[in-house]
Amino acid sequence: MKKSIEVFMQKVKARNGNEPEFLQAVQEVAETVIPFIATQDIYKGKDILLRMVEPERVIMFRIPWVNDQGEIRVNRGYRVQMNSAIGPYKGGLRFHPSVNVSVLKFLAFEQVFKNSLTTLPMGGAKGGSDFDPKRKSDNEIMRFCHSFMSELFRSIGPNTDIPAGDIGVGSREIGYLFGMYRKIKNEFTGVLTGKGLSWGGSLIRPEATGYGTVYFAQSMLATRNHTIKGKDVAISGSGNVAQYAAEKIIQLGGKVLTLSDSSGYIYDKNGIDQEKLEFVMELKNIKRGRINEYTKKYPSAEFVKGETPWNTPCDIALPCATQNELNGEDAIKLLTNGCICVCEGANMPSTPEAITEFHKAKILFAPGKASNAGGVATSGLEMTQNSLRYSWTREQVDKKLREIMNNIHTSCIAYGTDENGYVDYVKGANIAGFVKVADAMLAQGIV
Ligand code: NDP
Ligand code: 2IT
Repeated sequence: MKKSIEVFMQKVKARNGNEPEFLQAVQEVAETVIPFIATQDIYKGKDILLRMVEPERVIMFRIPWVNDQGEIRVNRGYRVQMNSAIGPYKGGLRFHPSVNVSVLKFLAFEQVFKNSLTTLPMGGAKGGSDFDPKRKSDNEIMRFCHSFMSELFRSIGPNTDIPAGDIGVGSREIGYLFGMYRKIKNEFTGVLTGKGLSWGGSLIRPEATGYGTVYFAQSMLATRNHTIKGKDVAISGSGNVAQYAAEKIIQLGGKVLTLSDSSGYIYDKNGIDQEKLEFVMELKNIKRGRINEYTKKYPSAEFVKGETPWNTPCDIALPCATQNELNGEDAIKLLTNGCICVCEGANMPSTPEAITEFHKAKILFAPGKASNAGGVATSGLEMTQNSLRYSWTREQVDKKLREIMNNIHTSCIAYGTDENGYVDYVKGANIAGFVKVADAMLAQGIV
């Protein structure tokens, strides 16, 4: 079996040698899915995984814009349309200087499995730009988003490809992107999700990724008769996902000890309560400040510069910032300090070495493609509401989100439980996600 995986990875590396993040995501899937394929006659000799690692299309384009000083700036835009076997392409847009083809291909590849797990009819895609939104004025953000959409509009549409937010793209950016699409196409359609409530957005979409991550953690903890109540929780990031993961933990009686950004983390030994979280939300979403400002407002907290929060003793860790933010050494620190559950809010935040440590210690570990699927699932619910030209209540959407997260958990258990009863959620998520897409690809022939 090892040999088959190696042969497969050699082929993938030969074509994508300079794409480390993409190879990392593919390797993890190959290790779990290739042994499964070997047991299923229908997939044998069909090269389905080899077809799945090749994007259906990669679009790359120029984004010229003018800054507030009147200077011309040129960024690079992308959309990786990975797989549309089970539905139109769906996935977020990321604006961050680290964006390149490797990062977007890893994200689009993960998205294919994640979207399949939601059980909603959505294919996988990801896009974005190497644009850095930090220290840009609101007008600069608007001009950039308009320029981005004035090219991307050719490649998307409500039945073709429906982008949404990701790092650096929130409700403000979705607004500017939607405005330009509507103008150019002279159409008001559900071409983006994460829209504002008065123009086609869904209740609970802003909360969905963070809430869904915590719902998934609840389901995992329940298998060992644990709840969130009274647990110490370390969270990384302080953006959309981290904020609403923290909010749900607080609502369920857990104690949030940390939040972070790329400059370091804050540790509040008294716990970040709802009032303190509202300060963070205003600081990050409106003032667009840095997390260290928390300690000016709450001096009993400390700011640890340049570090991630994984040194903090905690029961539960929720990495909610970015890929590879939790490495093997961090995993050992968490385990030594008694952590029993790691549930990923971000995409691929744990390195392969970290995942090996979690599996060795047999703690509860959920990969992002399962545990953070609540965001895109609620995007799917936004698309349904747009098609119906109708809006569901907060309670209705939240109930559907809970059901979807529960179903994903059940699928992971179905495909990921080993002989000794330990649930390998990585294996479970990869195989459950693979089956639906593979079956659709088989049914549709070699296209
Ligand atoms: P935001 O832009 O709202 O927040 C990102 C947070 O992560 C910020 O605190 C940011 O800090 C930090 N961060 C970003 N890059 C780095 C880095 N290189 N090193 C350290 N910290 C970093 O993004 P989201 O909260 O939406 O996304 C967070 C993660 O969740 C991403 O992995 C994303 O792919 C994933 N995700 C998002 C979903 C969504 O619906 N939004 C859905 C599913 C997954 P700083 O401000 O300093 O950059
Ligand atoms: O990684 C993700 O799932 C997202 N950024 C959300 C994608 C979406 O289409 O809502």
